[in-house]
Amino acid sequence: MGSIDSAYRLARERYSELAVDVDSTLGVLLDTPISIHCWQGDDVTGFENIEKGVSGGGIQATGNYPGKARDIGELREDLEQVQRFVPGRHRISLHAMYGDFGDEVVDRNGIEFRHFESWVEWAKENNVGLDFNATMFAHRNADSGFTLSSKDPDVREFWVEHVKRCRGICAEIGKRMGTPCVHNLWVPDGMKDTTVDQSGYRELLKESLDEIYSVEYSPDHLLDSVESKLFGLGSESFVVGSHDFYLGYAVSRGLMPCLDTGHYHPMESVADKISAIMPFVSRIMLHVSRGVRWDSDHVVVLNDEAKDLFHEIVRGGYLNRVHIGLDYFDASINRVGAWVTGIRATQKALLYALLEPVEQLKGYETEGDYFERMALLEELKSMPWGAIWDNYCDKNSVPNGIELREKVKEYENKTHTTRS
Ligand code: RNT
Ligand code: ZN
Repeated sequence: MGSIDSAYRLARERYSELAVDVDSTLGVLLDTPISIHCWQGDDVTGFENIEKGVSGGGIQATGNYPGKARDIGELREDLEQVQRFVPGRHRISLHAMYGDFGDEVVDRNGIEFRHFESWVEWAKENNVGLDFNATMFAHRNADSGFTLSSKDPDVREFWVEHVKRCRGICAEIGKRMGTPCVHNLWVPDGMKDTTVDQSGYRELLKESLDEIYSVEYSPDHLLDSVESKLFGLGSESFVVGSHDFYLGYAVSRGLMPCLDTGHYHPMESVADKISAIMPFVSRIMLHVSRGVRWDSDHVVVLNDEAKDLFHEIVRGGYLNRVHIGLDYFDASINRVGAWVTGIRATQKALLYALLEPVEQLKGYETEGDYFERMALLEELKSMPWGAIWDNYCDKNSVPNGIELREKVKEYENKTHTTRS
């Protein structure tokens, strides 16, 4: 018996003393797909043949580590490798700018399903699901800082058309894939300095959204989410699509709010929002990310915020109503390594939460035995969950944490160093 296996057996025994059934926990983990953002692989660049505008809304990948995917083939190659480094079957979250455009010049208001057909084929071959995002930045029509809430009716119309097409494409993807495709919408709209007509911009955003979502699709094919933000570089003072705005919009229109964990005040707990929102919506979308000071998109690591978030999802029994997506981009380190570290950290946070004896803890709480609650919560922190994770990786034929670093390097030497 290898050391991983024997450590697992002992760990499993320790957890069974707490009446935690490790096997069923691992079953849940395996059945929980993570929506992996495609944009970590090429620093949010995409494959369009159109002139790029400024990125806007504070999304900018920093760093120039070699090995960035330069075309659709390289991005897919890297995504396939990512799959081999993470346990379970997952989903890939595309952005509209990642269409298979070849040499065709296609503006955002001209994209069609055919530009994404090869992604559907690729996803089927690779046994992954697909999700989708409209691309509302890095375009001349976003350079003013406003898209759906622009005061220029032509600009608004352009973006309304883009999102409408995205939703149509998304629904077709969902139909072909046999699982609903989540369409997430984030717009960079906002202003650097004190804005006088905040209400005007918000009214316009609401109007544009109503126009967009007036087109109905089957929930078997398409699920819609709307993503808020607190501020971005260049939109420090005012963001049209704030949390309050989109929460109200999502609840009133039956859409999913998308909570990006990097989009709140640093002292605000996103975990705490889960149970406050769930009674009013049927599902939510997450962009798991890591905010560091003014940046909302650092690679996810297993920190307290990530653990708290998944504790709340599991304790509330919300797991099957939460779409777990990722959103970070780091161009200063090996990009496959960045991807894989964040995905695995997210899975670890979920595993850690699933290994909690929730009913026992709730019992102490209900009885008012707060010392027992605190003491058990403390004890759980040093339980041997790492041995369970290692074994889980082993069983699913992916490298454990120690092997992973070497394997990422190997892939980098074989593939990335040939890209100049
Ligand atoms: C930006 C939002 C948005 C983007 C991606 C690329 O702050 O988080 O989700 O990061 O769509
Ligand atoms: Zn996001």
